[in-house]
Amino acid sequence: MKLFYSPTSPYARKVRMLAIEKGLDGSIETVTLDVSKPTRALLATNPLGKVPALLLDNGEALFDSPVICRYLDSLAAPALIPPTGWQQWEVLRWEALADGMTDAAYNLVMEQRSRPEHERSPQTMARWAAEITRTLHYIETRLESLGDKLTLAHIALGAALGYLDFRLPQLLQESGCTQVTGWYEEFRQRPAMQATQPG
Ligand SMILES: N[C@@H](CCC(=O)N[C@@H](CS)C(=O)NCC(=O)O)C(=O)O
Repeated sequence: MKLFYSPTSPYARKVRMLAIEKGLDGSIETVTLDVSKPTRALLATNPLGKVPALLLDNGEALFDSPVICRYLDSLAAPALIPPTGWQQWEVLRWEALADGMTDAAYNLVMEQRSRPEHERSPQTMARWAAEITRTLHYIETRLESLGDKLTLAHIALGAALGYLDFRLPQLLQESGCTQVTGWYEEFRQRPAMQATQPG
């Protein structure tokens, strides 16, 4: 299997962490790229030109990160997505929440980095920032439902908070969500978080 990724992509980080936690990283060849200059090989794998994208040994390709995570989780134990029941929906909801927060953060960062100031929309940027802060507060009161046993929910949240810490640290700090930042400080010590630090 070949994983196309960018070292700063939070979506790819989620996939890479899941692969490490499942002991699958040794069977995945990685191809690092700059998404602002998508290569032919990436576009042949994912016409959207986004990472992560996974090229399987049979020539089939998988994207985006939720799909790749489900595929990798099906390959080996331990299951990081509960196979059935309400627990499964809870984990998938956490992933959707974490990815949604990352979408807002990624859009905000792209607006700041790729547009000159006079072309930016302060209203839209404020809406994305508010979305992130509101979601952090939502998480603040629900962290206990994550539980201690590692699942995709923990990995998705770790990748999302890692991206905020990397690109928008003031939003994370100024949210005042001390349960969330405390959880992140502990979770970031995990070898899979350490091995996938952006930069
Ligand atoms: N929903 C997708 C989002 C992937 C995504 O937006 N990746 C960014 C990098 S963080 C990308 O490839 N951007 C390049 C582009 O949009 O052209 C996923 O979960 O994989």
